[in-house]
Amino acid sequence: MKTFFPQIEKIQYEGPASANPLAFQFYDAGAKIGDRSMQEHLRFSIAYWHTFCGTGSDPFGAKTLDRPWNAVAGMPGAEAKLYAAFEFFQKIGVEYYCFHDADMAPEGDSLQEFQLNLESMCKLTLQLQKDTGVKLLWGTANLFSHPRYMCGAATNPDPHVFACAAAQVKKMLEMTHMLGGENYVFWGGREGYSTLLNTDMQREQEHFAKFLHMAVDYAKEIGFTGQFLIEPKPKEPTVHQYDYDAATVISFLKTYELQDKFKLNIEANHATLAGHSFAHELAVASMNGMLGSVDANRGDLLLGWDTDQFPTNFYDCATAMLVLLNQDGIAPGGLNFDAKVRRDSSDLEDLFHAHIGGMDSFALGLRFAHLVIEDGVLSELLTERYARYDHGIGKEIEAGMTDFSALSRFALENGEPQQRSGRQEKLENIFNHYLVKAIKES
Ligand code: XUL
Ligand code: CO
Repeated sequence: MKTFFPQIEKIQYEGPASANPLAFQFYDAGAKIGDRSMQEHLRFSIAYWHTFCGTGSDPFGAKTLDRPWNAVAGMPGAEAKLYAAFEFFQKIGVEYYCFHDADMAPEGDSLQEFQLNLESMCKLTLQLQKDTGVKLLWGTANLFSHPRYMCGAATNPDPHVFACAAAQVKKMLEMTHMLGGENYVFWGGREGYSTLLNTDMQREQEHFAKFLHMAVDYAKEIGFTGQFLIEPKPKEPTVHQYDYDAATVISFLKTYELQDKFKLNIEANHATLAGHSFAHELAVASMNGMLGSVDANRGDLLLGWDTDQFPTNFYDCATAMLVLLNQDGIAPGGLNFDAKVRRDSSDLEDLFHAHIGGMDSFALGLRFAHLVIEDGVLSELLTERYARYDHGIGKEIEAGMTDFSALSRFALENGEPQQRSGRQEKLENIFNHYLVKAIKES
């Protein structure tokens, strides 16, 4: 069989002392962190759309990434791309991938043709999964690229478009089920609006909820038991995306009685676009019992759009892994690199450097979070900070055993509360100390 990356051997762990740029410094798949291996904790996944479909084009310029698997069009090109993908998964040593229907199969001239192409591609994919042991983390339908979705999919004012979106999700649910996908993702895409002058927001949101209920019903019908996920994003492509951030999505799910059916797929760059940190969004989802999976990437704080860069910031990965470990992991979700190489990173080798950096950054974050939790330093300080709610008036507040009259009496009788430091700087220093410790122990 033709190989697409003949120059590259399987990437190995060589440790932080290694000067080999095509080796892992921190990601050692089999190394035990607590009771699980790094691979079991991190559940890395490759995003098919960026890594194999990305062309480097942007609103200012044409494509720059000339991939050998894109040399032929149509189904032969789609098959070449699939072989390239599975060669890449094995060489980088990642056991999961994610894809949209339109990433893998040519859309052709009609929905019918698209579905036939997709079925045939997914049969080949199933074979490659069996041959290699690589698995599907999640599937999704692209309900935003085709011109028919210019005014939204499930929130489109035209029910005919709503039906097309339903047809796509129905087929993609079947394919995800056939491929043993562990989750199914909805990213809002064009579900939002640009001006209230032409938008009935309430009706659109109700339609969106109906659509999600129908997806849940259909999954049940075909026996798909994977986790449903919604991926919040505040802007791009519409001005007001209905899935703005974790809090908005959770409230939407609760309003429409979907909260037991869905969890959230939190993307780092989407968090920063919403004016939140990555860790904040993870924590909001987690404290509601709804953190299901992660799109691992980063934005550029100097740019206002979704740059989808590979994660390289140790600090952010460390804070993220703290949230994940504190909720006992991310399975059946994973860490999906929804990230693309820059348009001037034009060599095939750059795809390896990009993923190596992302995997190493999260591996270090994992080691860090494990050390911090094991030593209990941060949790001790946190317990101490809220300890006055464990007895007396604090305990009564939490138990709902008091009222404004009793509290007012307490306040008037007890003078001014004692000032207690939040110790932010001390905590930040402790954080850095553990980051260095994690590097030393790698
Ligand atoms: C868009 C985005 C998507 C979703 C899947 O910003 O993140 O790629 O992850 O549709
Ligand atoms: Co994403």
